[in-house]
Amino acid sequence: RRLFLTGLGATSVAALVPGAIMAAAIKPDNASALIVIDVQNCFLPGGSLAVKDGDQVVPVINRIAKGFANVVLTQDWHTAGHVSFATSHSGKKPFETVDLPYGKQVLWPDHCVQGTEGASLSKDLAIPHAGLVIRKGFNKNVDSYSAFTEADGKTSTGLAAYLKARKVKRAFLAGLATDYCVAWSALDARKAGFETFVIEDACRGIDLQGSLAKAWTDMTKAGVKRIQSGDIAA
Ligand code: VGL
Ligand code: ZN
Repeated sequence: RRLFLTGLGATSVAALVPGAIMAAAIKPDNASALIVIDVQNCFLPGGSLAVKDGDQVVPVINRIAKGFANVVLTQDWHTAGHVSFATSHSGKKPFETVDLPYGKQVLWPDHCVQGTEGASLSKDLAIPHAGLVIRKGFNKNVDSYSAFTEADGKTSTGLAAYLKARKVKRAFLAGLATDYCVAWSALDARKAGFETFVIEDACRGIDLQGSLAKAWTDMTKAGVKRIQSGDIAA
């Protein structure tokens, strides 16, 4: 039996093995864009808001990025004293929340302050062909987890218009953190009409009080497709 299968590709095996479900590989085309969210020193081990195993996304992202003609990188880019920092609210500690005019805001340790080493993209990111770096969260009184729309729900970063101008129809998301900036960006990509994929093993989450499971539930409900880097054709 083993000899019999030798030389057959995955598709043939799927045809022969009852119950085996193998998704066809997804091939990025000129209408596909990879959006790499916030792979910045603050979110990597040793950073002020380190995401567990955050550095492990870097080689995965470098590998898949080679297959994309369109790549966008994002940077969380806060003003000093930003409203999302716990240090900006007396008596508040990181990971507590506060009610702001646009809704509930999680308070974070100071991170990704404009022009600092912590705000720099990882030096191990190797995507020289990235066409755009978009910065977000620079409005002192409004956070922006999403690469598309600030937390007020209406101020655009311009990313959707950029992608549409470049005839992009499919958005593939990777980076940090799955349950905050990646999830909010994926939900907004859907709202803007893009077919949207989150590449799970190219992301890591923060997972505050069930936030990671909730993010996947919300994304799935919105029609975001959950894929693995191995599902993307080389
Ligand atoms: C992020 C918390 C605060 C993220 C940014 O990149 O997911 N999370 N700022
Ligand atoms: Zn931030």
